[in-house]
Amino acid sequence: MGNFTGKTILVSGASSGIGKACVKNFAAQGAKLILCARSLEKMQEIAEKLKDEFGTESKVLQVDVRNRTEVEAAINSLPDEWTKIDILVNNAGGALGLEKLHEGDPSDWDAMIDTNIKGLLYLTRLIVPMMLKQGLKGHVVNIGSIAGIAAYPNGAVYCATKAAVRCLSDGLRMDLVDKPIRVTNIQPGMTETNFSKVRFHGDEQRAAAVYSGITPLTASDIADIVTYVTSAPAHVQICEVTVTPTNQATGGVIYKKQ
Ligand code: 8X3
Repeated sequence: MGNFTGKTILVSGASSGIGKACVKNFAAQGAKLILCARSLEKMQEIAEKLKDEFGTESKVLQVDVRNRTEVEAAINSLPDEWTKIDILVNNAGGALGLEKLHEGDPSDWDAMIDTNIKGLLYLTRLIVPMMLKQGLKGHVVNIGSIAGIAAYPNGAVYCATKAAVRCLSDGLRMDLVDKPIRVTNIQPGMTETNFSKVRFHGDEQRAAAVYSGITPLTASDIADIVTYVTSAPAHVQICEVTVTPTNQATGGVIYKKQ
């Protein structure tokens, strides 16, 4: 019996990084999982592993959260026994590009705004009403970023999308204040996943340089926090968690050993 036995948890961006680590933690503690991501193959592989390791029941939804029609179709296709979603982890997201706003690539902006903001909205809009209808003690966990607290140079659009995640989390918490649903915004600093590789469009050297000289957070550090906030007693709402590597103070203040 784990902390999450009998619970159904949907994680977006479940095929890698923080999402994948969350799925593993929840599975180890007895949850049923709905994995949501673009890569069917990666999710199927994860689902099989979880079944072997923990006997986890999971459902895989191949979805690009940027596409509202796809998101609606996927959630509406869930069989009844999968619609009692206790926890939604809005993790899908990322950064694309690190350059001055006036030199940035508008297609990078579209992808970040559509995934980090609109994808989170689409899933939340569908799943919170399902929680309410079924009288669940639900929980929405958004993966924000310290980038949402203050902008840093060359990151304006990414930072703006994560500031939006902070405001959406705060607003949703207010809108649900008379309901048994908790809302948490987790704001990690430097976390070594494929985040920088994606940000630099596949440039592995540039990505590796981001984490040199510092011990960054790992996906599993963040997943442990997600597990912690979601397993607090139902009357305890952890609104926000800001977490950085010990040698990072803000998005822009970082100490690196030479
Ligand atoms: C990722 C954290 O500090 O690289 O969202 O912007 S940071």
